[in-house]
Amino acid sequence: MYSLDYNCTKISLLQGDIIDQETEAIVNAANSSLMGGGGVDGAIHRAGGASIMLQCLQIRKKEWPNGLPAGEAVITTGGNLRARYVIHTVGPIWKGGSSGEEEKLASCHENSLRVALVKKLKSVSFPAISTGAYGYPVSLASNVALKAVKKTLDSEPVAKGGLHEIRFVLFTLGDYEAYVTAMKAVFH
Ligand code: AR6
Repeated sequence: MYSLDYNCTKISLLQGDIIDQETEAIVNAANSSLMGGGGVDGAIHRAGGASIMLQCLQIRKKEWPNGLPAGEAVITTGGNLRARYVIHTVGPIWKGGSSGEEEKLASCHENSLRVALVKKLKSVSFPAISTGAYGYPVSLASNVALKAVKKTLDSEPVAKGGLHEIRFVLFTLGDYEAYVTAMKAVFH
């Protein structure tokens, strides 16, 4: 576990499973369909149960009939999870870095935090969005993710004191170490 405080918010990094987190929300690295998949997405739907999918279907029907674009975020119940809510966001697919991947990955984090702030949530856990099936190199993605967190905490007055904890839950030791390196680079 590695953590620091920034503008009244604790930012913490830990190696573990996002399913186990007791933060008010956990973020899902979904795909545009919002209909589930592998990786974090599959694990969240399996553990959270059918109520998450029901709300995803409603969101598709009412708000995003053509699918949720990369960089956007929406919120559903957490169903049977410890977290009360799941924030679903769609990361960019890595195509070499010159197809707007960085902007989209930053938007995922900024929009997920905005959704959490609108709901007045105090704590949220992120996985390493886009770094699995979508192929974004973790050494780059970790920097983008933490810069987006810093930007949100710098720019949104509501973020000051609004969010008590932003947590990154990394599945492997290598991913955890990449995030620690990025945290030191972005915040010190
Ligand atoms: N807890 C924390 N991290 C996890 C967990 C877990 N339970 N399971 C996997 N990871 P990925 P993406 C890590 O592929 O790259 C899905 O099929 C994993 O090791 O879940 O954004 C969706 O439906 C990796 O570091 O998400 C989409 O189609 C990170 O989470 C597509 O994959 C992200 O890996 C999205 O791809």
